[in-house]
Amino acid sequence: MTHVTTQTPHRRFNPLTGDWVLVSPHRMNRPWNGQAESPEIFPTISHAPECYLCPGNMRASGEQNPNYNGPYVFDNDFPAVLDDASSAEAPDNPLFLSESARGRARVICYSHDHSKTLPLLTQKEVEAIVSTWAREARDLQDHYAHVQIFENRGLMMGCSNPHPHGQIWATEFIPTRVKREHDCQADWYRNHGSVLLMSLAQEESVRSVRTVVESEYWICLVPYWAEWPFETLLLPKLNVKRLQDLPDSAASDLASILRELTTIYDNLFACSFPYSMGWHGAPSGVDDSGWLLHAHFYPPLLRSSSVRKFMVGFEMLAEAQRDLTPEMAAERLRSARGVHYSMS
Ligand code: H2U
Ligand code: ZN
Repeated sequence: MTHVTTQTPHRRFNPLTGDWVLVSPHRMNRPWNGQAESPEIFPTISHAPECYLCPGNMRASGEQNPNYNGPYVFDNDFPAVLDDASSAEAPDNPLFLSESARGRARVICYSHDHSKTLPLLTQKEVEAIVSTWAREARDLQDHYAHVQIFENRGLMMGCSNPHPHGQIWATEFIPTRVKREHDCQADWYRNHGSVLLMSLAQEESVRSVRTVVESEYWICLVPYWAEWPFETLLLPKLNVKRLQDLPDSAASDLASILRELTTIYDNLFACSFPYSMGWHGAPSGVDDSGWLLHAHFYPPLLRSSSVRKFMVGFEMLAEAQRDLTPEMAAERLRSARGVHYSMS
């Protein structure tokens, strides 16, 4: 039983984290009188005088951005991790453990143009973002165990500025969620002799019910175990462990699938679609045989540009839960494919 068509409550297992998710499809039509968010809107000007990321403008640190063109990366002026090697206090009680957390935080502006989110950039411009990600990942991974590349898009996700940008946090430690994915992929490799996410990409490509878009080198799908309503997982079809290891052809194909996916997201509710997305590549200093590079997209929206999913109550205290099945979500996303709604 694969629970693809069932309307009764069931749980699904996430082999990448070891978590379960409760799926309650029969609950889809319940009424909503709760909070409505303001829909995300696109900025319309190419250069904003008050924007701290626009070319030539002053940042909060007092430093001036150069007149850059294309992606621009700089060290975060308010970094969450620092490179100084001060060590943590020695534990005097196992109840209060801590350890040092050395690292480096950077900000990546996707474009000089304040108004151009990912789906509105050209193929060449997105290729430049992909190669910047790969270069940063390679350079930083020489010094740190894990390089977390991510983007918070939209006010709803806590993004501080509409200028298209992402962040890069490189850490000497392997963060909790990445370590869990590492352990699960390593266990799978030991137990099945295959790369978990490569097997998934192959199987999902054949089944196609959860596929959102697929290209020569990539497949984007709503995972069988997705927690967020329109969560997706972007997988290469090659056995590539890190962004910096992508062959040129797969990197340019990635730019094109990213444009397609982010256009689908914007089209779904005709808004600048908020999400947190990020890349997971194999950390350094571990046996990476079971690893596959991948990106997660976690969008908060549920029903419209103004109604979001809240991860509260049962989710906070017990287990993630969803109403819309991943198969229905994939179908909705597939039907939003095509030209960006703002241009049609
Ligand atoms: P978010 O909008 O995704 O939070 O990212 C903005 C980042 O930019 C944030 O981490 C940094 C913030 O610390 N920043 C600077 O480095 N310089 C500035 O002048 C303002 C914001
Ligand atoms: Zn700007």
